Amino acid sequence: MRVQVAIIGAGPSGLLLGQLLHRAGIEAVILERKSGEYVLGRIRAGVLEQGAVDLLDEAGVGARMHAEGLVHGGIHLCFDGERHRIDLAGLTGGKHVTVYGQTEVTRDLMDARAAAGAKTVYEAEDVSVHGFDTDSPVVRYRKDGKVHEITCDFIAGCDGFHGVTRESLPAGAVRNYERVYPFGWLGVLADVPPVSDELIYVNHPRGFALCSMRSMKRSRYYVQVPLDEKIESWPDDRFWTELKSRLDKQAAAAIVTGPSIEKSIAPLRSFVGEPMRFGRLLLAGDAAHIVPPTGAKGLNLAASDVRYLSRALIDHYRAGSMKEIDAYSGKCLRRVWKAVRFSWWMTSMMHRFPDTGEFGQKIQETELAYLVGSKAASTSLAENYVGLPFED
Ligand code: FAS
Ligand code: PHB
Repeated sequence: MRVQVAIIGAGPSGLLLGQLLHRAGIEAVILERKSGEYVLGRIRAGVLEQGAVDLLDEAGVGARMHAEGLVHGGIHLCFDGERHRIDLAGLTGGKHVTVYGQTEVTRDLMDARAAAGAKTVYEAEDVSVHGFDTDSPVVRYRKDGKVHEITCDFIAGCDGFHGVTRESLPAGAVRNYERVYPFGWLGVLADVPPVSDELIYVNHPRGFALCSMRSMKRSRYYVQVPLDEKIESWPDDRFWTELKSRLDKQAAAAIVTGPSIEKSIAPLRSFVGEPMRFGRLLLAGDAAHIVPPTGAKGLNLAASDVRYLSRALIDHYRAGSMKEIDAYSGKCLRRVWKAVRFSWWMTSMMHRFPDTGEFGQKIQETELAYLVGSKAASTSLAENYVGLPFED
């Protein structure tokens, strides 16, 4: 089989890239090691920057997002039992975020790809990538016991943090930057109305908590837990009691609890692998970088990379140029590092670290007091949270 672009991974990065390339008349195949149902079953991100919303519109998959997504103009920070609203729209000249779950984004992209008749191979086993330092790279995979080979012009590594593409690079080709945090997030999804119509980020002596949502009937809550926590130790009652203990009095009294429909513990890390391009192999999304979810940047960075990558590939096929392909990694990384910084800063400010000490605790409390008391500081948070501008 021969295609112009072979995409590894059918998460948001791979599916969004495939959709944008298809609309530009560029033929791509997507290879995904899991089933479509498995991919949809992963509960992850919930907040879209305007840039991601615009890109989904450009991909022709924005209808349900606009019909069902919740447009938010602010978030709340809660500490010392008090809630403080950060007026995102007022501080950024009217910019908003849209609450629309990654599961729904993925479903919309899957439906669009199926409707277009574009090829996705699910449950593709033993995917391997070859010759990306030549003009005609090759991808191999096994399906139903048979080995298949795809020749292509480019390989897009959209296979996430545990994927095969970054692992296939020659030793020493990637510079890795990483910070692993000494805690995780225990997340619960429940069909109960959210406690607030905007997100609440909590810094409490017992640890961080986040009140989010997927709709006005489905809530998403998180509490910070030690890294060695086991999900089996967290029956629903224990989760709700712990969450309430971290909320302000009004929220604790108002929260509606109910049976969890999904419950999982996610580790937190910051990771960036540089560069993001190796000859004819280009990495996008979690395959190249990971951020702690505190800043709601993971999915949005994936969209940011795909925005640059789709434009570079379309430019190549339309103008016969490699200029944008050559510029891809630098453009992505300049925006990636700003989101990595913001996510690290939000995580450092909102979580309790075992080794903070009394001085560190006072600095964290002062950082929060300064943030909510200074228009300049709040504006800095707001402009990062709604999404920084793109380079063109
Ligand atoms: P993904 O990991 O989503 O997709 C990669 C795909 O490649 C997967 O479907 C995988 O099965 C496939 N794949 C892997 N190896 C392969 C191989 N060898 N062959 C073929 N296919 C292969 N972000 C937020 O903004 N907010 C959150 O709350 C949040 N929570 C998260 C919780 C968890 C547990 C994780 C892991 C991430 C979370 N994220 C969150 C970040 C997340 O949303 C990612 O940013 C987003 O999924 C990135 O999308 P992709 O780059 O497509 O990577
Ligand atoms: C979510 O709704 O899953 C969510 C929202 C904001 C975050 C992280 C996760 O910062």
